[in-house]
Amino acid sequence: MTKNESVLNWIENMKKLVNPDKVMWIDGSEEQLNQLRAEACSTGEMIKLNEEKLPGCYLHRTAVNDVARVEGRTYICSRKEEDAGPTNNWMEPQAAYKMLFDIAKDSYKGRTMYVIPYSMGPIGSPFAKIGVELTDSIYVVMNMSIMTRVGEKVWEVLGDSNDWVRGLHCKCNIDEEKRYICHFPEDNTIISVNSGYGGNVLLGKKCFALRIASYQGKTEGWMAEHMLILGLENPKGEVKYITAAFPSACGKTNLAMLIPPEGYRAKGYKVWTVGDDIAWMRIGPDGRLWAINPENGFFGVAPGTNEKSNPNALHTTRQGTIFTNVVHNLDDNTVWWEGLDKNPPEHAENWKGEPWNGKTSTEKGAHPNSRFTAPAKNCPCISSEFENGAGVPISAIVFGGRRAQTTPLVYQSRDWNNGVFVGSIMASETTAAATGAVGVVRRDPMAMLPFCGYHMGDYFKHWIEMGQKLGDKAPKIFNVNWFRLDENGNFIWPGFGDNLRVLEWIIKRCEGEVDAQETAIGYVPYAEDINLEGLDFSIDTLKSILEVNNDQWSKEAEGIEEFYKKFGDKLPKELRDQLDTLKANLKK
Ligand code: GTP
Ligand code: SPV
Ligand code: MN
Repeated sequence: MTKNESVLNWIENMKKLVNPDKVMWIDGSEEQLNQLRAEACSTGEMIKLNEEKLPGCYLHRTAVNDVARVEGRTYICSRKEEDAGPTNNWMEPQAAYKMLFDIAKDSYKGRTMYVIPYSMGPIGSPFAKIGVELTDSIYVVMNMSIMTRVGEKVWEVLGDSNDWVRGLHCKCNIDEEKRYICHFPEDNTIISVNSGYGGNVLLGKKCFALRIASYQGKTEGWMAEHMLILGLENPKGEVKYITAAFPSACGKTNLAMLIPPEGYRAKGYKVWTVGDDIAWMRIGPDGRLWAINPENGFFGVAPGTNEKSNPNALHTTRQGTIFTNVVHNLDDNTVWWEGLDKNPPEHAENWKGEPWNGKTSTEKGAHPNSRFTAPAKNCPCISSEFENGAGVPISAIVFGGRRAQTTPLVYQSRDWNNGVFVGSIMASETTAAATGAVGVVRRDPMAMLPFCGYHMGDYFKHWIEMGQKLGDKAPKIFNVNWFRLDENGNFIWPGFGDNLRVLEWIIKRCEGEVDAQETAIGYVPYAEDINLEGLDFSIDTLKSILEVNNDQWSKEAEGIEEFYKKFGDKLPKELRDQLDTLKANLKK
């Protein structure tokens, strides 16, 4: 426990508000966690899975109306509305506190308040930041214990400092109409009510490590990004690090854990996972950009994860993992999801807990946004630098999204500012990771649309300024698109492990080892420079997905023009100039 007065006072105030029966301080011990696991199993909140096949694993089902992030009910409560900007919902802080406190009042009655001290980033790392989450959910305690570094050590490092993020989570009645995820960046505070779903309630993740941290990064001169971090090792044993920002459910976990195609493996290429969702990046003493993964586990999309697409992720989930909203196989008390294998269980329950037969049912068994929460240490390809508090030096930043057309397989920006432009115009088809329509193209700058804790125009400016500070040590910036479709709606590029072929080109560009062709949007590979060895894929098909179609891009430019209008005079002049250059290039 702690003697920190700012902590004790705040907990005391929250206790008076929510009125729990008991308070339990989470100390990070296995003993305490086991006690909570047993309790959760006795109430049905968790189901213990087959100890032989899935040791230490549990199944949890959320409420049927509570299966994804709720962007429409997520608020940035800065004092001035302008500081939240045009892409965030805003509420005046005092009004928000009042509304939330009315909802939270007495909501822990008959329940236990769990106090979770956690560190985002290796404890004691100069990058790391501390948070305290109060919750009335054992599921949250168990997930936070996997996703973050929890326990007594955190209090020691915090000492009597007031620099920590307050998080209050109240399940209440899981009432959709009263569900709010509110952030108070100026108060280092997050309040989440009426949800039990991951991204809404594991407050260290999107709420702190992106929304609050992006604001802190802007103020303190660093960056919090929705990015994976991977190390690519070449046959000489040299490792180059890449970060990549893709919107939710667009392939970060898969790329971070990529297994190289056979030919590459034989030569000695390896991919090491540092992170799969969030990167905190600072300029290091050597002037380069260094990144850590603030998380300690993976909250990954289950459907589609299999022995072929992502064996590393699958192996990571074989022990100590919590599965949420997947199929429960009643024959052997294991789990299943669409795309795991071609053998769905017949005697099973779907994600809602209803009887389900995988052979005859026409309905999906697992929710499309069903997830696994797995410890990073389980991952067969976890990087040796994962616990390194100094982070890893970044050679390339990659943006990407789900685009059926228009965006080529890969291109490189002309320079940093052009790269910021490339990130700012990212667009992607929406997925099941958030509630709302799926498959609609929307602009999602840097994959941060739902996660930027302040005005997106100021965020763009922060990116431009980071580039000025980095100068010629700045990482090179690229854009990829694994999701081009043919006329029958099939993915053209094989993706997954074969994405390494594109990463290889990216690293070669960073090292100045390969030429490229200049197009209206930036540098595109010569098809001959992407290695297709061992792949049944013709160079003409490759050319077709590398093509930059100026008519399509002219339409794109109109869409960007329209999108940029939102930001008014907060749009950095550098980006306005970039758009003018794009338009001029397209007319050439
Ligand atoms: P969040 O955890 O929501 O941030 O998602 P993520 O970006 O980590 O996405 P993830 O890697 O879990 O992939 C989401 C979906 O995209 C899964 O259904 C994958 O099978 C699919 N996917 C990932 N990589 C590729 C690829 O290279 N090609 C194709 N066609 N699909 C892919
Ligand atoms: C995402 O939606 O980008 C996720 C899952 O990584 S959640 O934690 O729900 O945000
Ligand atoms: Mn994510």
